[in-house]
Amino acid sequence: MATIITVAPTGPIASKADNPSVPTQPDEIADAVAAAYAEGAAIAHLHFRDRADRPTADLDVARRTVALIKERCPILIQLSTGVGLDVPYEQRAALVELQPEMATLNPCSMSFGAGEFRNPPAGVEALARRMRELGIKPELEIYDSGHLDACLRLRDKALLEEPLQFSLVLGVAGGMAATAANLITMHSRLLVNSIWQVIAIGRENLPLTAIGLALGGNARAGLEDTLYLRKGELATGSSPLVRRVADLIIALDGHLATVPEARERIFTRHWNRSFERSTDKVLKDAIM
Ligand code: KMH
Ligand code: ZN
Repeated sequence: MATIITVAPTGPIASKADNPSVPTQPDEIADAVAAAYAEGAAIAHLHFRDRADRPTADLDVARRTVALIKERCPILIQLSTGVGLDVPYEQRAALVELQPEMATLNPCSMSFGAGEFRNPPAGVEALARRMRELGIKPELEIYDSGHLDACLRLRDKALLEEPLQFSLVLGVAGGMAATAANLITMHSRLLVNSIWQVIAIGRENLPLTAIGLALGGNARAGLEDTLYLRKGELATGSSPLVRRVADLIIALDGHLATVPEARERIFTRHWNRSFERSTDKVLKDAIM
C-alpha cells in the first residue's frame, strides 16, 4: 500500500525567531506547501497566522491561503482545528465551515507545554457531528492512551465513521513521551482498518517517524513538528524534511501515495475489515 506523507509547514507555537524558515503569511505557506508537494507530500496540514504572526482562525486568512495553495498544486487540504492555545474553541471549530476535505479533531483537553489545550467534550462532539454532516474527514489527534478511547466512544455514538484516521502524537509536554514503547503500545490498540501516522515532536522526530513507517504507518513531516534537520542544524524549510521521509519510505521498499491514491485510501470505506483487534469479536464473528 502506498504511504501518505502529510506536510505540516507551520504549527501553533514556533515563530520565525525560532527558525526564520517558518512560513506564517498566506503566500509563504502556499510556497512551502508547493515545495513539499514537489517532494512527495499528498496532504497539507494547515495552521494560519495573523499579520503579527499570532495563531488565528480567521476565515479570510484561511480561505486566501487555501486558494493560493490550489493555484500552485492539487494537494489535499487538511485544516487544523487545533489552531493555537489562545484561540477560542468556537472560532477553531468554525474553520470547518470552509469545507476542506479534511480537518483535525482533538478529542480531549490537556496541558500543552506551559499552556492549556481546551477541547471540551460537548465542543468535540458538536465538531465531530458537524464534520460528519459536511463530509469532512477527521484526523484524530491522540496525545495519550485515553484519547483513543474517547475517539472510540465517538465512533460508538456514530459521530465518527470508519476507517478512523489517527495521528499518534508523541513528545508534547503534557501528552505521552516520545518513546518507541509508547508508539508500539498505541499501535497495538488501533482498529485494524485504521489509517494512521506518527507525529513525533522535537528531537525524536526522525527515529519515531521511521519506526512508524516500519510498522506500516503513514508519515508527517514539517516545521510544525521539528525545527531541525539534525542536531544543531535548523531545517531550511519543510521540503527538506519531506524529502528525507520520502527517501526513508523508498529505502523501506515502499512508495509514495499520489494525491489520488491518498484520496482513495482515506475516503473509501472498508466495512468488511471493520472490527477492533481484540475486543470487537462479536462484530468480527458476524462478518466472517
Ligand atoms: N501540533 C501537533 C502537536 C492540530 O493541529 O490539530 C498536533 C496537531 C494537531 O497538529
Ligand atoms: Zn497542527
